[in-house]
Amino acid sequence: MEDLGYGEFFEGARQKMGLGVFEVARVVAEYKELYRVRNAEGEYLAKITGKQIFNAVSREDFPAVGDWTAISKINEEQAVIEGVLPRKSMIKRKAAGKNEIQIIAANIDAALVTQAVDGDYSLNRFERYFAISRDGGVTPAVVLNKIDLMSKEDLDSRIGQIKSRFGNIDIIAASTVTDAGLDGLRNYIKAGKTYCFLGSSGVGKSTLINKLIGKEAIKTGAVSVDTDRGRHTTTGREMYFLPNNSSASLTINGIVVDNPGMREVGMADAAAGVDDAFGQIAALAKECKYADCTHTREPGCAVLAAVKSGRLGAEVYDNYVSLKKETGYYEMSEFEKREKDRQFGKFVNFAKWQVKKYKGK
Ligand SMILES: Nc1nc2c(ncn2[C@@H]2O[C@H](COP(=O)(O)OP(=O)(O)OP(=O)(O)O)[C@@H](O)[C@H]2O)c(=O)[nH]1
Ligand SMILES: [Mg+2]
Ligand SMILES: [Zn+2]
Repeated sequence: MEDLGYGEFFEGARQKMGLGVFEVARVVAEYKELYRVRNAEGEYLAKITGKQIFNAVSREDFPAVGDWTAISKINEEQAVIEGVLPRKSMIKRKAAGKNEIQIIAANIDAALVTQAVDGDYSLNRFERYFAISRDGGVTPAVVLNKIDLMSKEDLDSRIGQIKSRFGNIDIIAASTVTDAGLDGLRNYIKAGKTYCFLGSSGVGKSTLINKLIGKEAIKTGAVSVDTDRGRHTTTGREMYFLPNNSSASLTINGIVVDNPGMREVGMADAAAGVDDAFGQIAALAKECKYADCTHTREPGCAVLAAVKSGRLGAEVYDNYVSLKKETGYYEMSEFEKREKDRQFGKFVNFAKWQVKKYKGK
């Protein structure tokens, strides 16, 4: 259980809360109203009790990835979450467009704030992620990814800028293409500790985790045009256990949390192409095979076909997917989606307005 991050802090709380009769398990993934929990014995799909739902005052009263819970097993595959143990730390954000708190992960030892050196890199974004990490009691570190796309001199100057702005922060420069920095990242991650990757969509969080695990555990953003499927952008939060290849006694060599990257709107770089995206895609969508096509992986999707043929720019498409993700669209029920589709038009107008405002400055 220490492998999984359990310790005195949680055990003390469990006894105090009178949950000693139950087993404990850690939340490793979160689905709609369902959780996957894991302990030394195995993994279970778990539900929370009606009483907990009834008593919940805010989102923070529900389990989140990384939480330690008291469970009672129903069978070898299912369990009920009887209570959530107090959190040592927590990373949360305000959900875009909603007046609601979203817990990204709980009981995190360090945040790996990731940016790719190409594209819309910004020091201010680091600052925002550092803020949400420190607010929740989590130490941030910097991961600069995709350094294969940058010269050594430019990289050194980036690192210099980060140091002069943020002082004594750990910086790991990595590339999943050349494998540069991956040993450094592995060494940074310690057994029994939990790390959460944070960063915009497409910076390579899932690809880095695959490298750490040593296999393709997560589908990543690379568009596989041959099979006509869309981007495998991460849509859920999930915890991954790094295998220990050395002879140490622990079998797990640290834990990492992957989560869907957000694309901030309101910044000129991020919102470029919003104007285009919605109109072009709405026109193409009329030819999709399915009326409720999300244009991410469905067969017969006219939008994906247009990306493949080059008729629709890959950037325009990426922007569209990012914006939909930002609104939480892919995690919604059908009813919520229909409702959101109506609101989405409004959201896009708002984004356009922000771009105009920004450009006007
Ligand atoms: N050149 C280069 N490309 C990379 C590197 N790491 C990842 N990529 C590519 O970047 C794209 C996005 O990678 P993902 O790992 O899916 O990004 P992510 O941060 O998980 O994105 P979301 O799941 O949408 O939040 C993929 O096409 C990767 O192949 C790298 O070090 N160098
Ligand atoms: Mg991902
Ligand atoms: Zn489609």
